[in-house]
Amino acid sequence: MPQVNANWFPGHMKKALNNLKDIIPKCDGVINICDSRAPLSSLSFSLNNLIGNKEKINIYSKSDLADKKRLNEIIERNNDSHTKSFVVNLNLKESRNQIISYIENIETKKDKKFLSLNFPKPIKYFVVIGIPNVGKSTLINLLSSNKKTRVENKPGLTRSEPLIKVKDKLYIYDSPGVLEPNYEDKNIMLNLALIGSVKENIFPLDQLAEYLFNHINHLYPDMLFDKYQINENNYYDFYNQLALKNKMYLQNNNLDISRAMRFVLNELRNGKIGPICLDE
Ligand SMILES: Nc1nc2c(ncn2[C@@H]2O[C@H](COP(=O)(O)OP(=O)(O)O)[C@@H](O)[C@H]2O)c(=O)[nH]1
Ligand SMILES: [Mg+2]
Repeated sequence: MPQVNANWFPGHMKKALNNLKDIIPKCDGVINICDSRAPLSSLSFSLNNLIGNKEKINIYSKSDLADKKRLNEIIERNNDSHTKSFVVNLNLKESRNQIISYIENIETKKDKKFLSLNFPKPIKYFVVIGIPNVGKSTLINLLSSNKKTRVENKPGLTRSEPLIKVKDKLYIYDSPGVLEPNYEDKNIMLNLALIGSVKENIFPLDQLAEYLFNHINHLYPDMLFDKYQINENNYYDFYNQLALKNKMYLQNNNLDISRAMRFVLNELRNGKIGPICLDE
């Protein structure tokens, strides 16, 4: 995989992984977030050993930008019966109650033990994990009962209060639950670059734009044509035509193909081309 710089993986993520090794054993369950537009590429399996038989919840965020038909097929095919899945738009308030009421109603082994001893139900602790940009901070803000809680969008920061109160009997570790994407798999990394979960500049722009063109045409043969009305079979000709159509020129009056490439990348990422699911 010569084009990907394997050294990009930042030190704060390694630190986060070590924190999670301390936190997960203290929790009743784990909320694993991924992006609905790349439900396999963005879902992390790296902590499965540590999670063991704790409660598992998969949250597929950004459903508003996703092709739900393909997404649901993938979820159905891959989920085990011990994992609860939620397909959500984390920007909607409704998603909050849906998730909280599920967690509140889980009866863990600890709950059963306390109840059999006539003790009140114990507090449940959960931790949110996921690769960058999938919506961890958005979810924690959504679930937090304290409106003043500010979730920094910077992993690795030490905060005075590591636990966020959701309800009296439900807390979430506000840990930097940032996981490492599988950067040894080039197609996974290309999908993550398209949705913005890894820095897009780990690939040359030209390579990413070529992948976008070929992969979207493979998955959704009409999508790019419907949006841009350009009928080209070759990625370079496509971006060239787009630059021409949109009058994207460099100072020397040559077409600015790079600008056309960045333009399409941004439109795809912002859901302006259509709902997508990049995994199969
Ligand atoms: N459209 C959409 N955007 C979302 C959703 N969830 C999160 N985002 C956006 O995705 C970006 C990254 O979210 P953030 O919570 O910072 O991700 P983190 O890096 O995992 O903490 C932010 O711009 C959020 O507003 C969602 O369900 N739908
Ligand atoms: Mg964050």
